[in-house]
Amino acid sequence: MSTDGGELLVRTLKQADVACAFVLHGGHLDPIFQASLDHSIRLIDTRHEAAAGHAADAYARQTGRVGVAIATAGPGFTNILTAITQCYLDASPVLFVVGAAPLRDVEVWPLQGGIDQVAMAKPVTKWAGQATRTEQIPHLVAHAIRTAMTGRPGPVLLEVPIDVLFNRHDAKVEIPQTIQPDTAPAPSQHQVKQAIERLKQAERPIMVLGGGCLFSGAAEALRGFAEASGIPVYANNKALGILPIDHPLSGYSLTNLGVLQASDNGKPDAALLLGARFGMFTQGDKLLPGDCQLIQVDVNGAELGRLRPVDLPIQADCRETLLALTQASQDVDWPDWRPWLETVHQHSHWHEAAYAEAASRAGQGIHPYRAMTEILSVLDDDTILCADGGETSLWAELCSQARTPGQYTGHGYLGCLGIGMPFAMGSQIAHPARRVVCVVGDGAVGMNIQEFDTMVRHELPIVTIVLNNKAWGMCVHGQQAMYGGNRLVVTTLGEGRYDRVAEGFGCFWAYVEKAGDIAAAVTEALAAKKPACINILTDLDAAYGDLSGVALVDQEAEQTDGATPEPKDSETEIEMPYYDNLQSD
Ligand SMILES: Cc1ncc(C[n+]2csc(CCOP(=O)(O)OP(=O)(O)O)c2C)c(N)n1
Repeated sequence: MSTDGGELLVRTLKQADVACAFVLHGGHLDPIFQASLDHSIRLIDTRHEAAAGHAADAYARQTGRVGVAIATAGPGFTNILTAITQCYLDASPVLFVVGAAPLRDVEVWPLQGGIDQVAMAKPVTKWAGQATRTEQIPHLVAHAIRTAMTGRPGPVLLEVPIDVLFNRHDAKVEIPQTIQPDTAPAPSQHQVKQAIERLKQAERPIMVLGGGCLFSGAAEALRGFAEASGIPVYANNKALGILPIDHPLSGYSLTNLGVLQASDNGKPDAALLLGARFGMFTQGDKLLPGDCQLIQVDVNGAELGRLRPVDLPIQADCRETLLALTQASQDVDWPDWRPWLETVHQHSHWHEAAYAEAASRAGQGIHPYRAMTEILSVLDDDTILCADGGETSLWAELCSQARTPGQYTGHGYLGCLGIGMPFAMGSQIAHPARRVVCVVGDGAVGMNIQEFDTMVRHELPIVTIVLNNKAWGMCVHGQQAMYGGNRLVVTTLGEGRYDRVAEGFGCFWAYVEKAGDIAAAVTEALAAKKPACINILTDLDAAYGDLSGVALVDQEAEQTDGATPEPKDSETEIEMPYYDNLQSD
């Protein structure tokens, strides 16, 4: 009996334990979809390929398994390239399968052809390749998944031209039985001993968790070592909840660590970095003091000491390292770090007091901090929170209370608006029994608003909450700070009844103008047990980081008086948003 390329591809996915794929149809791909019917691979068909890619990314983060996204030739591929890029920067293991025009027509400008997709994907994948013969497909799928899942995780791309996929192959093709190893690299005993010695000598040690802990499934091992040693734990936004926020050793976010360090109460003198890269989340090399002893654990050896020298580099899996550290801790007499832990805790709830006044003032809408606290007040401890938007995601992360790995998802290195709804979908597919809430800015929601349809068709009871300040808020605040209130350009939006758009797709909807109505609206939306959209009018004057409770500028006045603010730049230093200022030549 002969089989086509789709059957071979799907049988290999099954062998790799793949249960679902996020897809958008194209005729180039039909053999894959037909075989998925026969082999019970669940297909979640989205309304834009970027959404499929982001959902597969979230599914990988939530399950620790390879995510799979399938897009058609040409525009399907170019649409999904953003999601591929995000996976690359955030080290998320996703297999992207893309269609292509027939191999034989490569240079004749066929439909959806004429571009070198593999070359375009190469800089943002761990591996990108093309199947040129049908019988190669199982081997290539296995190779792609193994590459995505071993070492530093990351996206891989397999292009299957339509003629290769539809072709039928007569000879029996073997499906690889062992696709990836079931053990991860462990540290040497010597390194473990050294790490313990260095930590023991510290007066103010901390652990910093990153995505490496998420993908290695390190939660239990981390708790074991934290409790054995008594060392406080911080996490970047990918690793929040690996140690529950209410665990006695949790310092929670790197924002809290920053606040602690800005105080005069002591800075860490030793840090065990676990799968946490230096970069955006650590203010480059600046988050930790220069004299802080660094023990860095990463499965990718190239990461060790990349931005600043490391005292003890350990190339190993985070979970394996934590298990080894716990094992070796049994006979260790760890110092009593309780006073240091108290200092850590003193700086972990700063925002509740800091924003209390600002959040209660009457503005031209609800303060986003108040909105977030009202939303969280009615969510159960298990609810997954997926954030998206400029300042919206910052407010959401600040207020989040993650108790399990992946319970909070937010922006990664790409800072890509539009991920919230797809991340919520991937999370809901991964955890069907849990509730999923997406909090999204009114700018960001427009990027994937069509996914309300996907949520309805696939019965995903996600509650999407739009914090609607009628603007690209972060951009408005940036322009106000740099150029004054009369220089807003391309940063304002309209009234936007996003709730009514959702209604059009069949969702529950609510429109909220008063803070006191938020909790009831969220409760009702959750009770509706179907996709929902709540549109909350928030105050554009409430800028993230503005603790005064006073508007940054009087928008109305400055818009009309036409005064141009004094340039803030000195002769030598030029102000730039997001990054360190520019030193002029
Ligand atoms: C895909 C993409 N396009 C543009 C940007 C630039 N950007 C960063 S924040 C932001 C504003 C976001 O506005 P909104 O989603 O309404 O959230 P708010 O800041 O108002 O909370 C923009 C446009 C981006 N990061 N990603």
